[in-house]
Amino acid sequence: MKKIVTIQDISCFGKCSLTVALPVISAMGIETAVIPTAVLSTHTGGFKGYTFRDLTGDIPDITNHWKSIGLKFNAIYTGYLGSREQVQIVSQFFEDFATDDNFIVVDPAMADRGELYTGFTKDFVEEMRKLCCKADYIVPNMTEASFLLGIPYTDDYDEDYVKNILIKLSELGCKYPVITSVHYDSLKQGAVAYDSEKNQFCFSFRNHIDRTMHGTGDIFASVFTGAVTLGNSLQEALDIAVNFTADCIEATVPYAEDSWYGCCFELCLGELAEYSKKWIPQK
Ligand code: PXL
Repeated sequence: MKKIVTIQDISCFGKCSLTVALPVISAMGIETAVIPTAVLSTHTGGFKGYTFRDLTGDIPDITNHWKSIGLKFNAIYTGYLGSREQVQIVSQFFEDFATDDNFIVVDPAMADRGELYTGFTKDFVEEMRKLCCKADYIVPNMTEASFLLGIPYTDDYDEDYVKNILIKLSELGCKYPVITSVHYDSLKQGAVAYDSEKNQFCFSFRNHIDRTMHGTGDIFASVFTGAVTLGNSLQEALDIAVNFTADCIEATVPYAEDSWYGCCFELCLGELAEYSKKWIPQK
């Protein structure tokens, strides 16, 4: 079986990071190893009084054990990371586990709608920029892309602006930058990617639903990583991730009031499992 290791926090309630990545990637028929970087009682996006237990100190021990038993992964995928030190340790994990045969996806989950998430600083952004340089794929939203490039955020942009941002992101050192949650108008929303080796852009859009839903970036990043792991091209992976994320958003609309803290992706996992079957290598 294909194997992905994902490194991010576990928010015990709230549907994001590992509580999204584990079920979503598993539903695609891919074995999912995890390194939990912190345990929070909830995510930080709207809950008050959440707990936060930092697990940074455990990561080197987990890594050393895994090295001693010779584990190998088809992909390494990182999400929300809690501190600069944690980013540095994850960077070391890349040195230990990246090979010519696997690839790295970094989701620089740290900001949205023009602002850094609670607890993040400019220093963290600098460290995250260095981690992005080591990735094959990065999947920031427009806010995160702007922070990574050190430019002001705007939500009034056009196709040329997005393409220029993608080129600048690739100049940081990442081969295939992807920008998520792109919308040029109020009708369509999707993602745009740049293959810097072929100098080609690709994009995928679906009808725009004018609601912000927590955790959609994690859903996108998980499905995208799974789709590339299963051998899909950049364009195919983009289509799969945009469509699955849009399906989850649409499925959430009837429940949106009760489910303000997360997306009802569970309702779409059966279908994801069904259509992933055709890419799963058969024995
Ligand atoms: O969805 C990204 C995310 C992951 N983990 C935690 C978060 C957030 C976004 O707010 O708070 C703990």
